[in-house]
Amino acid sequence: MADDKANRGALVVVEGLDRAGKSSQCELLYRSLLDMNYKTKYIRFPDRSTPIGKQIDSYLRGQSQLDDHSIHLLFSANRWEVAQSIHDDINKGITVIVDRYSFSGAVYTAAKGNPNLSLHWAWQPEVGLPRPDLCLFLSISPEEAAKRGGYGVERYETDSMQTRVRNLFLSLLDLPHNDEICVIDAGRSVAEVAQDILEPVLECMKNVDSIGPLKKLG
Ligand code: FDM
Ligand code: MG
Repeated sequence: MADDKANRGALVVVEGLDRAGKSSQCELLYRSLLDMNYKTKYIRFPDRSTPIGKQIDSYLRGQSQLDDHSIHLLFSANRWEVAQSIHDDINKGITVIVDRYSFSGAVYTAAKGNPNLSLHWAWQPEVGLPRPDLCLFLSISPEEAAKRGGYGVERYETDSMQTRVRNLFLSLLDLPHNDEICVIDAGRSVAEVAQDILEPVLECMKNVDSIGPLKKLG
């Protein structure tokens, strides 16, 4: 049950490969927390509703062309434009669930194979954004992903891109400072995965006050 003594909210990010079930799991998590009377919001990136988000949407659908650096910075700007409101919500005791965040931002750009766009370069615009208290990485094998059906029609939804994205995501998980990352085996039933997600989220929400104020990505 939710505790009325207002703890700050937790910033919970869900990342992972395409077809790992991120959006369905975010939705389930959101409903579970609401059912337990926690103040909760669910947001996703890209947020295609803002002017910047509309440019991103058009690019992803192949309706416009943009320089790789430009689109990268637009994805980041799309997070910066809500950074303050995330901060404010967390301070009001609202737990914010985020479907894709800075890891997707850095990894998809670096996966393009453009030698000027290293993972290091791609990370820099993320520095200073609200730092997730918990990052759930939904992991799925290429074989399991293939069983879940084909790709859509958007840019990046190709085998070669997805293989590079997968390898880059896995390399990020090994970094020593990423101890708030929790890897979830998403190749199981929806209910099993949901249960595995809920536990660390509740634990994180209980502990955020001892973590202190929301930190920044470094
Ligand atoms: N994507 C997503 C990026 O390239 N950079 C980002 O910062 C974010 C948040 O956009 F291919 C890519 C990942 C994916 C595409 O995402 C659209 P959704 O979750 O499929 O809408
Ligand atoms: Mg997609």
